[in-house]
Amino acid sequence: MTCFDFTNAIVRKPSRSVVDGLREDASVTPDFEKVSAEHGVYVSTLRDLGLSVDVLSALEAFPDSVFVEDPALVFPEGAILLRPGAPSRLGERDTMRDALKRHFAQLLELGEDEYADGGDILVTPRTIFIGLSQRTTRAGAEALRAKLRLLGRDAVIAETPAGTLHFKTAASLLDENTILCTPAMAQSGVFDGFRLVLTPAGEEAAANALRINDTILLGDGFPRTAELIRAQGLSVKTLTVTEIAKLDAGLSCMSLRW
Ligand code: CIR
Repeated sequence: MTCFDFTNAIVRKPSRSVVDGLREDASVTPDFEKVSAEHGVYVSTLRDLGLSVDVLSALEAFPDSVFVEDPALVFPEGAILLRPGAPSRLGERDTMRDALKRHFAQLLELGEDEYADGGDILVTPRTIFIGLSQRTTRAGAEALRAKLRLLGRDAVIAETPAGTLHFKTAASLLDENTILCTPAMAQSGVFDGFRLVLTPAGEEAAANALRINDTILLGDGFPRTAELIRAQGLSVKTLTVTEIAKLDAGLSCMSLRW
């Protein structure tokens, strides 16, 4: 069992309100039908890769609720309900509780003023990286590290490069020893000891890849990154995430996996 051998996932359908989701560049607006189409292909890809997928219903009150990775963190042995750092997303944690209880006997929760987004948490075989960001506070990261200890897992607190929404916007795990990341992330030294594959100039957005079992899911439009990953002997499947990307999101954001 490694940290990319998965049998289950939770996803949530996008709501029509997804067009009002948070984004850095307010001049771009995603199209609901296109987001739905991208999401549909993502879900069927997870199923094709052998996962049993629990599809939660859309929540109009929460435009960003399709990004289920942020309000929770899951492992085969238990789940942690996080506390999303964006005010408009805070209520998403309560909407996840029932789904998590259905799947996990052990459910831990971050407390008041302990903010952490799942997008800032990178699970590797050596340790779990918790990136400080605009969404994940030092208090949240420390509280999360303590909860992870209760699950028998070690974590380190790291910095997210300036201007990057989430830690995993800029890094993902390719295999037990290899991380795909942006040059800015590599420069921080956080992944010293890992083999690194750097995103080529202009393909930084490819860094939010997602390994599911033996396949690396990668956004399309990143041919040089795809080539570099294939050169590691790994199998790549590309998915269109053009509309999702307008909401500063990528492949990992749309599921919880265990
Ligand atoms: C947000 O700003 O919260 C959403 N528009 C995007 C969330 C992306 N989630 C992730 O990277 N885990």
